Amino acid sequence: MKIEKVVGYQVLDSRGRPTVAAAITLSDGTTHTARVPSGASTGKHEAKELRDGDSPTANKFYAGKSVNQAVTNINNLIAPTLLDKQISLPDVDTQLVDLDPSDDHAKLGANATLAVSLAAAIADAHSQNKSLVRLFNGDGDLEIPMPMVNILSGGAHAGRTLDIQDVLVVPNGAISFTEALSWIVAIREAAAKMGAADGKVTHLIADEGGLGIPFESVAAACEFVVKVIESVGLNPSTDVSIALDIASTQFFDGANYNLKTEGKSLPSADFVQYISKLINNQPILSIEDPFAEDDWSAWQQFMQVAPKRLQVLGDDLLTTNLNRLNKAIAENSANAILIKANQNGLVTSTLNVLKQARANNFNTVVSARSGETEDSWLADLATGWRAGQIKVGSTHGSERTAKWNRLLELEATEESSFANPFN
Ligand code: 2PG
Ligand code: MG
Repeated sequence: MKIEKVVGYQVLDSRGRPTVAAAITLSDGTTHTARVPSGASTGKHEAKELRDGDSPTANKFYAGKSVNQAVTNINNLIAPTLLDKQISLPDVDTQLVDLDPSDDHAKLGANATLAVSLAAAIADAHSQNKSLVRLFNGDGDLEIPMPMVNILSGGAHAGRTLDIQDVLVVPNGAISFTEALSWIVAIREAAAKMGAADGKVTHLIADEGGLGIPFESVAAACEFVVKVIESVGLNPSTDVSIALDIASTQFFDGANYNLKTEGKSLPSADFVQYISKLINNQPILSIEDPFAEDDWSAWQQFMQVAPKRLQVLGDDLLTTNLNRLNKAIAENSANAILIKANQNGLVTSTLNVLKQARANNFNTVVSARSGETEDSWLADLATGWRAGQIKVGSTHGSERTAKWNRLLELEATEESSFANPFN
C-alpha cells in the first residue's frame, strides 16, 4: 500500500497546550493519525521539541507554545519525500533521519518527526491487516505490562505541593491487569477521602490526574500512601508497593538538592544518604530520577548501596537516548530506563533503546508524558514491545484512561499473560 497524503496540523494536549498531529492517508483511502505528547519536567538531553516562541510564525494566543514550524516542516519538508512510497515504518524513519541526521532532531523538531513516525507505524500495521500491538508482537501471546500509577503529585505538575514529582503505586501482587487496575482505583479514591479527613486540600488535581495534597516531607507522603493501601484491605509490599519519581533535576542547583518543604539543602553525598534512608524505611520498589540528570557520580554511589531488589530508574538521566543508556550500563549508574518516544523522536530508534536496555538486564518502563492526548498507541507499544511496565499518570482524565482502557481491551480480547518484573 502506498502513501498518498501526509498532513501535519496543530491540536491540543491535556494541558490545553498545542501539540503536533500527523495524518497519513494510504492508497486504500484510509487515514491514520497520531498525536504527540509533551513533558513539563523535561530533561536537558531530550530530543528537541520545536515550539514557535516569539518567531513570526507564532500564534500569539498560545504564549509561545504554538507548533506551526513543526507542522510546516511536516507539510513542506517531510510530506513530499514520502508521497507514493510503500508504507513501511522502518523506511519512513530512515527517511526522517536522512532529512535530519541530528541526534536531537532539532532541525525538523522531534514533535514533527515523532508524529509522522507514529502515524507511519499505525498505517504500516493497517497495511498488514494488523493492530499496532501485533505489528511489534507478532502472533504469539501478549504480555500486558505492570502499571505504575500516580496517586500523589508534586513538583512541576502540582504547583510544588511536595518537592518530589510523584508518589506512585505498583500493584505487584495482582494476578491480572484487570485486577491491578481495580486495586488502584480503590487506592486513588481512598487517598482523596483520607486526605480530606486529615483536613488536607484534596481538590487540586495535578497535570497527570494525581492528588496535589501538601505534605511536610516525602516520608510523610509515603506513610500516608501506606495507610491508604491498608485501608482498602491490601498489603503494602506484597500486594501494592510504592514507586517514587523524585524528578530531582528540578530542585538541584548544581551543588545542592533543595527540599523546600523539609527545609533541607543537601550536597550529593548527603542526598544519597537521604534517598537510602527513604528506601530502607518505606515499601518502595522503584525510584526514578533520585539524582539530577548530570550528577552521574551520585547515581553510581547510590547503586553501590541500593538493595539489589530496588528498581533504579533513569528518566531525565537517560532521556531514551542510546549513548546515555550505554554510559549508564558501562558505569552501573541505574538498572532501569523510562522509555518515552518523544524524548527520542522516532519509533524505531525508541525501540532500539528499549532492546539495548533489555539486552543488558535493565528493566524497561514505557511512559506517557504529563501533557498527553486521547491517543492510546502507548498501550500498544508497551505491550507489543514486551516492556514489562507502563507508566501513564493517574486513573483520572480521559487522556490517561484511553491507555488503561486499551490495556483492559487487550487483556479481555487477546491471549495474554500479565507481566511481573518484580516476582
Ligand atoms: C516524568 C513525566 C511523567 P513529564 O517525569 O516521568 O510523569 O513527566 O512528562 O512532565 O516529563
Ligand atoms: Mg520522570
